[in-house]
Amino acid sequence: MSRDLQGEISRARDLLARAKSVVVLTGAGISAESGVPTFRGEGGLWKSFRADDLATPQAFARDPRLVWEWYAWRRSEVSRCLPNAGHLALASFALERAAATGASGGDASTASVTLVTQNVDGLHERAARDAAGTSDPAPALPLALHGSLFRDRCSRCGRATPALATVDTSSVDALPRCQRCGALMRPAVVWFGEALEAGVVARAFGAARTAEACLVVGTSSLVYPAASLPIATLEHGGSVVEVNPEATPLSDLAAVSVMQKAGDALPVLLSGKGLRV
Ligand code: BV8
Ligand code: ZN
Repeated sequence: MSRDLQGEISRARDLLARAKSVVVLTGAGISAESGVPTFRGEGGLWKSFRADDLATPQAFARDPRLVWEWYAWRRSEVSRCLPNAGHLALASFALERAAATGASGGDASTASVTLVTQNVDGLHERAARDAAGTSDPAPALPLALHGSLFRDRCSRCGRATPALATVDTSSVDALPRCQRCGALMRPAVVWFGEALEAGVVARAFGAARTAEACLVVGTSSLVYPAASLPIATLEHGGSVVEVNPEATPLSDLAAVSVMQKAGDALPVLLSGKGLRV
């Protein structure tokens, strides 16, 4: 490992260890090592499709079968993936901090680690349960800004249900419908042009505005309002640590930019494993 990367990692580790409250923002990059394709990188999801062809309410109104085909494919891909060392390091970090401060995972203002994700793949939730074992996983459960691939909701009345195991996308008539009002069901994710859930946003930004450090992992920092979360930490005098093998628009604002994969960097940053001091 190069000396400056080693230096960056120990600076990042010290900054996070000193921070009494940490907000974490993750993007698709943290799931890349689990085999979940990112959106904008090599072989990214948007490569084969354009975001506005699929991830908008207009696309769903225009061609609900194609949109459902894409989400059903992603659901089957992701359900074969497992949380990686990066997810697990974050989950253990959140659980250990919560145990140390006695904070409940439910109240972002007291919990010393608030995990916020843009991802809809459910891997943070699985890592929280894996890391918690028989104890309460709540402190390591993320605020999911963009919803979940594994829940459906009615496109008209909003009735939410767990994701159907299989979706018949052979024709529009075969697509799942709401048992209450008969309208088409849709994946319970936030599409472009749709508002994020106000309560989730309020808790995420409430934590960012009081955090001493914002750890940003695996995001191109291009999608808003998620990308403004670390800015909220900076604006109140906190610091940003970025983990991303590539530079992003946030890199110049970060106190430390660890240009490494999440699965390699996070176990070292958050628990000190593997760091030669
Ligand atoms: C809204 C869910 C308003 C669906 C997604 C300014 C302010 C507010 C809004 C806007 C604004 N400017 C533009 C907008 C509109 C828009 C927007 O941000 N557009 C962008 C493209 C410019 N925002 C919206 O529409 C949002 N809604 O603003 O509503 C409103 C208000 C009131 C009433 C009505 C409306 C909604 C945005 C949510 C869209 N939904 N996904 C689905 O998943 O199918 S976004 C999608 O992009 C995913 O959620 C994804 O998480 C997100 C961000 O992408 P990343 O996670 O960053 O992934 P990416 O591939 O880009 O990058 C991966 C990174 O990882 C790379 O940097 C790579 O280097 C790195 N990496 C790779 N491997 C690794 C790694 N890092 C670490 N380790 C590795 N191994
Ligand atoms: Zn309905």
